[in-house]
Amino acid sequence: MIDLYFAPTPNGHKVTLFLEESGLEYHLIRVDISKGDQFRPDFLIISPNNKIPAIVDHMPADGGMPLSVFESGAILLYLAEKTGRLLSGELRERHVTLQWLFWQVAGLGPMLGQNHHFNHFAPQPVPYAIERYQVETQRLYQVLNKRLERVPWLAGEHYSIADIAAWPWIHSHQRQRVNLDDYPAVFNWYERIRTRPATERALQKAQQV
Ligand SMILES: N[C@@H](CCC(=O)N[C@@H](CS)C(=O)NCC(=O)O)C(=O)O
Repeated sequence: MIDLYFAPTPNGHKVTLFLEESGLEYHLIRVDISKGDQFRPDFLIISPNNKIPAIVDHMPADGGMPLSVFESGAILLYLAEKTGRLLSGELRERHVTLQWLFWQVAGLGPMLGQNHHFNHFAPQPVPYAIERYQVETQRLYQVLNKRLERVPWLAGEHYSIADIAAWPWIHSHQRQRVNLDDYPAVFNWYERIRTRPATERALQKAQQV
């Protein structure tokens, strides 16, 4: 059984998407980040950077004590290795997957997050920041579009943890002031993932918390 410390945000959805795809049993624990639950001492032991998602695996492969993991990219990698799902064991495909996973956690997520912040949460408008993150957002969508013009999935031929990491951020495209009509290959990929039964279940679970 996996405990998933969760809030219904893009980084949270990555892990429910994986768990629903893999069929691993899990228990959702809501962390209300709007009320400061992420700073509670018991949560900080699991997630010292005070952010969701985080997991505790009560049955790790080594048979030892429960194992906790924070950072969504590390969680996806851990779960992929635990289950043998959604990350190829073949050298080249595995490393293409990991490149796109790292691209997401180091670039797409943080930049779209800043876009979101300056468009919706900044206490006063900061035109330079709005412009900077909008331009960077469009550039990243263009990179994604070019990749998906060539191959059906980020890793190439197979759906993987790289797609799972990127999709929840694209799911918020309207909040980033992005029109998916401008990125046809991204739109096609987005719809193929949106209509997967596991994605539908993951989003329903998120609504329940
Ligand atoms: N790099 C982290 C980012 C996680 C993150 O930004 N989580 C947000 C919600 S999407 C959060 O918990 N924010 C609470 C806070 O910053 O206090 C990851 O990929 O897991």
